[in-house]
Amino acid sequence: MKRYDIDRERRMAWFREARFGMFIHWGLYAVPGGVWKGRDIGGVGEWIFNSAQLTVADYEPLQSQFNPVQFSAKEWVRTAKDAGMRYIVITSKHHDGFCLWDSKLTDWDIMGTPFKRDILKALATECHKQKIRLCFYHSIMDWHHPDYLPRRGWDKRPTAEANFGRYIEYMKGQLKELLTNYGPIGIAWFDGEWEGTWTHDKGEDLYKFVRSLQPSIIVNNRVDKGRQGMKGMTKGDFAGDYGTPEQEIPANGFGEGVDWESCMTLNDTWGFKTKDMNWKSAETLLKNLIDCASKGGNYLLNVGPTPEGTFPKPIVERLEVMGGWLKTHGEAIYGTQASPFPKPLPWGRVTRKGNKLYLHVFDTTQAQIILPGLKTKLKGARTLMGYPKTGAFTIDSLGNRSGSLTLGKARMPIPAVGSPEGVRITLPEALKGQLLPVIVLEFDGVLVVEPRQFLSAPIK
Ligand code: FHN
Repeated sequence: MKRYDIDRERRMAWFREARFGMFIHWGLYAVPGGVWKGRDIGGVGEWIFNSAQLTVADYEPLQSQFNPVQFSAKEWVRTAKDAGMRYIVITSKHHDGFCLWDSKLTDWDIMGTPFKRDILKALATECHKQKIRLCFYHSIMDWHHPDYLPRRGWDKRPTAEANFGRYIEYMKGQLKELLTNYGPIGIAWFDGEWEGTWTHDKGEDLYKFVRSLQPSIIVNNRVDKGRQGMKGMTKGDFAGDYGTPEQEIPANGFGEGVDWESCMTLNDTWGFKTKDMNWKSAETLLKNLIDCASKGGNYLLNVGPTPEGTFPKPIVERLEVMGGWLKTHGEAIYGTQASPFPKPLPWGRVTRKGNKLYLHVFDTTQAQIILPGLKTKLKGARTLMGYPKTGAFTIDSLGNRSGSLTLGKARMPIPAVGSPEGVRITLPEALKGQLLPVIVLEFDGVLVVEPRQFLSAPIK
């Protein structure tokens, strides 16, 4: 995957700057919301076709029930932007084959629903207006299309006439629509490449095809066959511009020039499920974002909208907390590079920008934290947030603060000294209980870290 090309460096620049994106899994599967004929169907919501072993005839009636009258592209994009997200990846077509845009190549699309409005067109317009990059998820696997093979075991549609080559022409035709009619697209986010009918040659060919339509587009590694399961990174010479860990964050980064993006659910499903309330806390989500950035990767956080076209309230609440934190601490995330330390540190994570280090303190109960092996002369240390001026506050499990605490503009200088072990930083009382405070260290010259045995520290 890693042939160094100047063109790739240019194409990846915005992605490396962005660090934080919104994943949107939306489609007909939102209608049953994980329940089929009164029966709770296990697994992720967007797989109900498969998990409930439905036939095409069982599933097709959902098209006439999909009418998201509360859908507002403006509000969706606004919510992503206010959360501090810089790009949106939406499922143009998931494994059920249903298309969220007006495709001239099938009736199995949004124009065949009572809603009859092109969702992707509305999002493209709003993303352009609000300067958020729009990206398209597109499934190679298609449980609906008669030419896609293999069939599901219980799908008794005859295969004699099925022609996989014709399916690929159909998919290319649709990608031509998506990459011609919706303006510049940031990423072609492929998925469903794991079945035997999809091959390395087809992957290489599709990569070239997509880049021929939009030369500046970024294509994830699921266009080809090199991905190592949920770990998501590609081993060997396969097409794709970056790795895609899923529901996990790598223990360590992969070094400079190796791009990756960890995609994750906010609860336990990608597509909407009425009963899945297992929401991660805002603090956990922020720690995941910081963890990814500290290892040189991006965080793609998923939203599964309702069939009415809204974001569930617990999601909006958590995104607001993340946006609030990024308003103060964004410089410690956007455009930063991976920590210079070979492993995560016990008290938190580190990101870097030029001769600055950003210390993300996960555990504020410590009196002191240490940066082992750091030899470069320190110019100064201060917090990113302002002095707490008046009032006090408490944080609940959501990361919501009650009570009022006004922060001054001036940033707090922090006592930090060089020592044989490295740089020692004394944590001021005022940081105790703060939501993931950040300390900025500025150095005189190039950062030099002496390699030392680092105890890797899992996220608490
Ligand atoms: O099967 C899909 C799943 O539905 C979801 O889209 C995730 C998101 O990355 N990808 C596949 C599972 O690996």
